[in-house]
Amino acid sequence: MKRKLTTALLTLTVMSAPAWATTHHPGQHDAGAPAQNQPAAEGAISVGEVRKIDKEAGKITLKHGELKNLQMPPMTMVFRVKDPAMLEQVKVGDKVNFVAEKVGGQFTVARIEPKQ
Ligand SMILES: [Cu+2]
Repeated sequence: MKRKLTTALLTLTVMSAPAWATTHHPGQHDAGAPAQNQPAAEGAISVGEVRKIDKEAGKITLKHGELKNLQMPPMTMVFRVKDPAMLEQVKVGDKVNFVAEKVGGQFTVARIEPKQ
């Protein structure tokens, strides 16, 4: 009985997390918003620098800052990309803003764009 309840709760937690995330729309922020120091409110947009691009494998190596949404400290690591076409938008050496997610246990870049 107790075991079943725990499982149900776990399932609920797992299922509700992504749903919650998709209700956020970071793109709707005004350019004039003064909250530049608090991207953590959204938590999804991270900064990094492109170290390596592997178009065949659909992978990108990023030296990234803290990933607040994934509780990850700054480091250099390899990400998958959601769409290989994203790798055309950036080049090695670019400073980028990106959104990292954990998809199927793998760290995946959902969005990426060069920093202006
Ligand atoms: Cu990392």
